Amino acid sequence: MTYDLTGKRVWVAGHRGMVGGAVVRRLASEACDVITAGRDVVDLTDQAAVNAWMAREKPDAIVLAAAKVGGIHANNSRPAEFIRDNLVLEANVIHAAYENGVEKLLFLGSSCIYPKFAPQPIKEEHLLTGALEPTNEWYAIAKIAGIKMCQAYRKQYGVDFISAQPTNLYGPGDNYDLESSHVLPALLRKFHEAKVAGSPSVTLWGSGTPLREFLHVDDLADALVFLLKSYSGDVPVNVGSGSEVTIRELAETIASVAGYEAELVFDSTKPDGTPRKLMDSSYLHGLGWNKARSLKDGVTQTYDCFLRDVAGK
Ligand code: GFB
Repeated sequence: MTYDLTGKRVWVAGHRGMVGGAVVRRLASEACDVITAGRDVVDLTDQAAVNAWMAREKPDAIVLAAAKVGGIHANNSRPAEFIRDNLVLEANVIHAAYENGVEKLLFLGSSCIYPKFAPQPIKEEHLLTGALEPTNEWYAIAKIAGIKMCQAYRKQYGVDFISAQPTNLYGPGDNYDLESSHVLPALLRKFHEAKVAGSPSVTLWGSGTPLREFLHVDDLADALVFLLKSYSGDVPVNVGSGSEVTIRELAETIASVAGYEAELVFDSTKPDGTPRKLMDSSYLHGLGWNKARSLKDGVTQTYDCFLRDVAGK
């Protein structure tokens, strides 16, 4: 079953975030009308406001990219905000979408929904087969609830609500705040600042041994639009790049892109998080999408964006 976007009103919820922004850019090459609303227009944690906005704007389709997100430290230190804000906003939007006859909704999960010690690479069927990683279980529980809501509304009401979970993301529009960011933007910034200051070392959190898979956000957006148009089912679809690196190797790649070699210092007072998190994206490949760029290419493009949009501002 395909979903033709021609002439449709597509609401990208969370358009000011990295993922939502990339989806808006990608949808510009589709024949649809993209609608957006900032927090000043509709607070997604307010059910009445969401209902009123949805009834007025009548989107045909929704990409639900709005979420409270952050790196390992933000997740670990603000668990109440991560579970509450995400549970409430996704419940509000998914229910209002059902009440307002939305034809298609795509919910964004996260690779941290899987058990800490899931078999690798992680398949969709490994969801809910073991205990979660403690540093982000609060966020993970909220994201699992969103996936389950889409499945439940599909099952009970027959609506075409689908989900996809990206692996660790990076790209234009990322958060470069060293306290709350993910590792890739943090290291881009740390290497850049070390280069500018001529510092001999760069400090990394944890041991540098955890393995992570990284996907450029524009590749994710392309995969999401593909799924919006061509996927209808209750499998929450993995979206990854298929290649993983240690955090130390990531630092070496970033050093080479930034053009600055520095000694790597490891701060063992900071957590490692899950030891390995590689998703098996063969289900998505079987549906017909497999276009992820290399880490080196993606980091090079992202460093250019960082220099243009963030550095020195
Ligand atoms: O990207 P990150 O914060 O999140 O950290 P997760 C990945 C790894 O990089 C961890 C290490 O082992 C960190 O200890 N790391 C090294 C650093 N240096 C740094 C640094 O300067 N900053 C940061 N942030 N990390 C997140 C979840 O887990 O992944 C979210 O908390 C979400 O819920 C996201 O699922 C995709 O990969 O560990």
